[in-house]
Amino acid sequence: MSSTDSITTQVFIGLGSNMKEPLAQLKGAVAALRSSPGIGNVVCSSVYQTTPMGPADQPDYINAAVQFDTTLSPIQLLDRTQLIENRAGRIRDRRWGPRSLDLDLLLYGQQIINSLRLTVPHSGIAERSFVLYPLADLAPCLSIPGKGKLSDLLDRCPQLGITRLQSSL
Ligand code: A4P
Ligand code: MG
Repeated sequence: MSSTDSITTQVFIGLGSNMKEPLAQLKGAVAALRSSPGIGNVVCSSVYQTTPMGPADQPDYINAAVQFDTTLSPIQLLDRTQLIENRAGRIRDRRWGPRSLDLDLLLYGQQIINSLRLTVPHSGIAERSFVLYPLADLAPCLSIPGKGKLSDLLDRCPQLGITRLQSSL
């Protein structure tokens, strides 16, 4: 990060892809985040292969999560992640349909945000194994505002349809 006197916030983002070389898509997204102004100290979770939530007629997903510090506001960060998605050729058609790259803002510090463009914590965070297991790699003692302890959420979320891969980001 270039600025030394701005307030930094710890952020977690979920990454998913099931099209156009998913692992390469996730690696590209991490590289783009690392080179973004206002983003620093990027740390990656393990990489997981996961069965699709939603329509079953689509390939398995590759999912992971990243943690970093940022001086960007939540909306600036959403603009940045959507730019990265669009550059990866993201086409938005079917809800929960296949995608080259999906970057979801999971947590922005301990803030709760409910605006037109942004719901934080992400609306699906508490029930999705493909979000909770990568998050636990990064911060097992995390508390999620309005949802409780990550460890309690994991206890209620079976490790079904999710396989940790040897690959790293
Ligand atoms: N938006 C609101 N809050 C957020 C947030 N916290 N992070 C708005 C990111 N975006 C947020 O998102 C639609 C709108 O949500 C954005 O314009 C933004 O203003 P999108 O990425 O265009 O569409 P989407 O991702 O298809 O919608 P949705 O309903 O958010 O889908 P999800 O929840 O992202 O789920 N199965 C497996 N195994 N692994 C996956 O990763 N992902 C999905 C998509 C479906 N099935 C999956 C996976
Ligand atoms: Mg999304």
